[in-house]
Amino acid sequence: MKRMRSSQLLRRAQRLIPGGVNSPVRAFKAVGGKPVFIKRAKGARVYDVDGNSYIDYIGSWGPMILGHTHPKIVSALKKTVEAGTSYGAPTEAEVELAELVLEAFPSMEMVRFVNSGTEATMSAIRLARAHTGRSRIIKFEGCYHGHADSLLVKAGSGATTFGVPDSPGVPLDIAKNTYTAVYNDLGSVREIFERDPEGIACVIVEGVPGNMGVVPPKAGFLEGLRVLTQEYGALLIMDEVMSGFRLCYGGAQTLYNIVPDITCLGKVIGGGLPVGAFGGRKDIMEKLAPSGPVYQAGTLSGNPLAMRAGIETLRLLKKKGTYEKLLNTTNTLCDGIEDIIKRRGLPLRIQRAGSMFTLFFTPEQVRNYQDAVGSDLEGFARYFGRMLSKGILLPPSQFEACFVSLAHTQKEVEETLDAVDKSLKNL
Ligand code: KE4
Repeated sequence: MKRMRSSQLLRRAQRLIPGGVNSPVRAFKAVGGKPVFIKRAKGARVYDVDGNSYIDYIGSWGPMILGHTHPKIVSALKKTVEAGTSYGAPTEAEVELAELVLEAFPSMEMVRFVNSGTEATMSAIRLARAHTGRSRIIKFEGCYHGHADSLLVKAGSGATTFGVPDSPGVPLDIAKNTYTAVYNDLGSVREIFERDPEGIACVIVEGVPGNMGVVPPKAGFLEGLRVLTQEYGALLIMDEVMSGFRLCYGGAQTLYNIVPDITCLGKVIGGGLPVGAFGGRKDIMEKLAPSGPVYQAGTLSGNPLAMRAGIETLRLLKKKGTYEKLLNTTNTLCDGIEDIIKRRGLPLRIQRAGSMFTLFFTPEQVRNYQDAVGSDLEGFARYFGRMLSKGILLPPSQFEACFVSLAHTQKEVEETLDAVDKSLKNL
């Protein structure tokens, strides 16, 4: 595959934009080689600037659940843009999308729209701290909630000690308010609460983690978090930025029957335009300005285009049979890959949740971040490169999720399985 134009564009971009990209994972650092620059997309495929076509499993990291350029989304946006792009004033579309979101997430009595998942989780944590009057938070190793300072923190010498920055520029004074527990290990959470019974404002957890690869919650884990947070007077924040509408019409909380205090959303609810949202119990949300003292704001929050794309996306997802189709495609693909792994006797493992999945380069079950980092990252990088050359665009990191869309058909599944089989041969 020729990729001259992508290489030229990368050189030009690197002189102007750090790493030549506007989000680090796009730089292909974890898999080597150079990123492809995309020119256009349609359905289940993207086309790079050299004219190469790829079956797309990045799906803009989750939003493109309908597939790219869905005709209803395109026509709705064309119509909306003719009425203007942003007013900085309330609009009906924000009310419409709020109604759809609250209907899909009964645990949310009120919602506030923002422009990214990072803004959603950052604001949710501020709200939890204000509501409880406490400063410290618990997150999980391997879970990613965006790049707010409080969340770029890793475990100190031990999970129950204060956090340390996971990036330069995050002050120790901020990091020390974040504890990091072990995902799927309730004991590691209880230990922290027992050490700090009155100081924890919230526990934040991904609905189903996709940021260490897909790692489903063990039976009882999420329920246990709900019990522990209630026992110690902390809020439970479920970050469904990725899992929202990916597993069912709702979130992991719908599937696992959990009622969090605050939920964060993003990606799918903007249909590919910049969006985020956080919402929850009325008594908590009403503390937000202007109804309450907790400040949070945004120039483009509730942007008319993003709202319209979100409304039309959710309306289409509500249609009968949608999730059966999406999950059937995902399971056919994953079952096919499992057959290849078995037939070839390969030390690999697929983990899936709804319409997202990860092929881990380890034969062991991946229950937490330490398991995930035990994967053969070089093997994954070689696999990634072979798949790319066969016209399959995977997320360029072992610690990400592949996303299936409603535009992926049996044809794409067969083409993908053929590429997987050939790419895993003599890897
Ligand atoms: P954004 O700020 O990127 O919109 O959302 C942050 C975020 C919050 N919570 C969860 C569960 C997320 O998965 C994300 C962002 N996901 C990554 C994919 N691993 C976005 C890709 C990127 O960083 O470019």
